[in-house]
Amino acid sequence: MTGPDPRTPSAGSRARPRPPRRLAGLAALAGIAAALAGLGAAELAAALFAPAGSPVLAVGALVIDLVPGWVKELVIALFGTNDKTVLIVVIALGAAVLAAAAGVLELVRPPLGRVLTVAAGGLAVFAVLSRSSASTLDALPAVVAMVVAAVLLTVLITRLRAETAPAPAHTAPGTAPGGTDVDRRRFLAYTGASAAVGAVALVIGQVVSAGTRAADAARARFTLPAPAVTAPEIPQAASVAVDGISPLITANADFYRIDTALQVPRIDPSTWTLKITGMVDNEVELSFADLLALPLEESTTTLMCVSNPVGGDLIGNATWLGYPIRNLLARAVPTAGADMVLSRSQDGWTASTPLEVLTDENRNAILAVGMNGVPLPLEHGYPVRMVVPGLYGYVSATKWVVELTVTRFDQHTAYWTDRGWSERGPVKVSSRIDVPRSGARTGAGTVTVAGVAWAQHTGIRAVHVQVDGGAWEEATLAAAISADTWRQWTWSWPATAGTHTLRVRATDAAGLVQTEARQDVIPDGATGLDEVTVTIA
Ligand SMILES: Nc1nc2c(c(=O)[nH]1)N[C@H]1C(S)=C(S)[C@@H](COP(=O)(O)O)O[C@H]1N2
Ligand SMILES: [Mo]
Repeated sequence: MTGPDPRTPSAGSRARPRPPRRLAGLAALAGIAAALAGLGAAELAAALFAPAGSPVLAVGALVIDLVPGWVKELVIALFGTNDKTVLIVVIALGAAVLAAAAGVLELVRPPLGRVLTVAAGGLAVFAVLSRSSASTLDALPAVVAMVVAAVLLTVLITRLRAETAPAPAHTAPGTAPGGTDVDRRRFLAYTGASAAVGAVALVIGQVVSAGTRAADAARARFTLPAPAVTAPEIPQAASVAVDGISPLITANADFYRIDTALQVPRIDPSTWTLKITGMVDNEVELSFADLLALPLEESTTTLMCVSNPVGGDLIGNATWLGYPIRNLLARAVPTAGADMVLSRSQDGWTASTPLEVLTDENRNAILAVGMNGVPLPLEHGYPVRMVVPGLYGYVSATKWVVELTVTRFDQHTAYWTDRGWSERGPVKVSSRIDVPRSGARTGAGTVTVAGVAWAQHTGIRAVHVQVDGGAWEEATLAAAISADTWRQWTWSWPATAGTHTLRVRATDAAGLVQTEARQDVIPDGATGLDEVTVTIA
């Protein structure tokens, strides 16, 4: 021994021996490895589940918001368009310094290292959630980073501290003083493994999110081609001016979203193709450019979910831009006996649509690329989805569609069919009261009752309203856009004091009256009448 044994507590020192200085460098290394593992896990989680949740990017955004203008200008002057890279490098260096400090603190003053780690994680959570578009899920990656880093830090520093434990009485020749070679090797192995796993996760996360960014950027650059056939003009008289009624055209941001995708598929349109295969004479393959070069048609179609309960809001109406699927099927030439098209999305979801619906001259089944004048939003199927008037979404409206297999109902089943839903899903005639809202209180006098009614592809002939189980009164229908869209209606109610229940009932253009028999959404759509209870003062 050359110097005083650092493990020997000096007089007056506390029970915990002071770790030797030479371990500080290793502790710093452990801190950095733990942080790297945490960040790697976080970037991977962000890429997979919460594209807006990257802690590094969120902290970057926070820094951009907080630094004074002159700093930004200086950085841009010095680094030009590399300013973002510089920012990331600065954040990475800052994180490394913090992580090293956490390692050393955890060694000499536990649990201060963990406290620092949790504080840094908290800052990242704050940075993520302070962005205007953030959802709670976006905080997940930062929390993952915090937990992984704190746990690893504890494990690694505990290993390291084993080295400061009193040496066994008989140390083998060549062992380091304090602890053993085995301890040291274990510590280095754990530290190296943490850092390596973190680095690999980081790289995978980056690769995955690069695909995401490519899809976002491509969508941002993409301008829809002009329609060869524009949608029939929507008559002014199709919209009634009643406060609280659902708008005739649903804004994309308000359009309901239903799918099984935990993360929205992000497809780079330059790599997108549609294959038409199965029972066809000619297999067809189409690129996005091929599709856009075709004469695209606009059409307004109401889409709804089979899971929409009576009175529910899983329904929306949009003007779509797309190309008739029947023309593509005509190129493929389905063979005799085929009666179904199984459409498949990029993420493996499937829908079974009757072939005769898709080939029908009079039904506007399309491959859509545009929604209300803009490219399909990512969550509504960018770059290409199906829209088929008259069928529930689960048997027709495949988003992110990449393949159409012409087949038979007795040969293939689809995603929801396999889970107890009907193999066919024509939309049922239905109606909804939008105003007054259930539970509303208003004064006596004439109350405007209004809502929407739909029987896609058949059309609405009449809507009736009933008060407290009395006579069915005929409502006034707004003008129709077409048989494929919902229709607004109003009824002037001479309301008297008391609590009343209003019910609505639609009749389709074929004369079918909406049934009041209640049926659950499974297996092929809910039935029954929507009702609201209103108190008149
Ligand atoms: N790829 C894919 N497409 C899908 C689904 C899905 O889960 N995955 N859900 C379908 C269902 S059940 C409905 S109701 C509609 C909803 O379309 P929207 O989210 O654009 O409103 O999409 C259909 N297309
Ligand atoms: Mo659905």
